[in-house]
Amino acid sequence: MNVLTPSQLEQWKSDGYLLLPSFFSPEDVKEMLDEAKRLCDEFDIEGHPLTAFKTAADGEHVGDDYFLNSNDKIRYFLEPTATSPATPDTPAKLLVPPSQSINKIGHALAVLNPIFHKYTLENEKIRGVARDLDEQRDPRVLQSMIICKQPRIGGTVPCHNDSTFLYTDPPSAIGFWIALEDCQPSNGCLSFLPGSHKTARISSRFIRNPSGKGTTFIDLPDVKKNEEDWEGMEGWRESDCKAGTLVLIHGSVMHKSPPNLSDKTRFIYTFHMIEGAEGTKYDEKNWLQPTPEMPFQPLFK
Ligand SMILES: O=C(O)CCC(=O)C(=O)O
Repeated sequence: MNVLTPSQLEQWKSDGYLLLPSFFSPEDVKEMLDEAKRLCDEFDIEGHPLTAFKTAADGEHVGDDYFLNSNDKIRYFLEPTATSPATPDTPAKLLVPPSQSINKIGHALAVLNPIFHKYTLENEKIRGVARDLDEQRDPRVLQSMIICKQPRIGGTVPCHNDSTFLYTDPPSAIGFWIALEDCQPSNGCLSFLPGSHKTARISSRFIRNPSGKGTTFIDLPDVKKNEEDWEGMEGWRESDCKAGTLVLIHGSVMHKSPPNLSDKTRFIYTFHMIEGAEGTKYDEKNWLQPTPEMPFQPLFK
């Protein structure tokens, strides 16, 4: 099946990302959004370790066992500002209702949740896109998740590229990002630096800390560090999009999203693919690890 036109493929190659409006029908989007909201509503805070999804911008990257062992589970990660800080005398406590405290839910939705399974691993159009991109011979799906970007507290996603976080040698990650609601600058839509995938080297990677606790970044010994001030560069483009849009994200393209300061939610569903064919290596240093029971899932049948 040919899903992408030659001009879309050209744009993908030149920009390193591609918006495909109306990729999913309003009925498909409603089914995913209803399911995302149902998962939020059934979140039980009892016994939850209050793991927040923190990035370097929060001063520390998330990396407890609840996060590190989430490849084969459906787990809930909170907004850092949804809890009060713990003190020696008082444990951290939730400041908003549980369903509104969630930053993201992951990372095995594509496998364990029937609705998201249907729109990922069982979806002929998604398979068609992966075939048309022709970047990977044997795409493997990993890190499937809902990102909620909650009204008023949904945090910033700092400027990054995805192959730093889902590192393979050579880099091969591609993000599939699906808007379940309309996304604008006011509720935290994505922004891209078009063409940055051509110059940004993957010079560091996000790994499990060899000390055994948490996560860290390491430099890749043979890759010259990027010296560019990506954030300060001209040419960033805000990618407003309607619900139902599929956004394809090259693993090297620089992108980010601002906080959601509005009263509107910004639910999205996303998953990534890496090359599973021989010659590309995903190793045991990476923060997200497949298990024998749940390897990264092949997309092609
Ligand atoms: O949804 C967002 O705001 C950020 C998502 C993102 O950066 C990613 O999936 O790589």
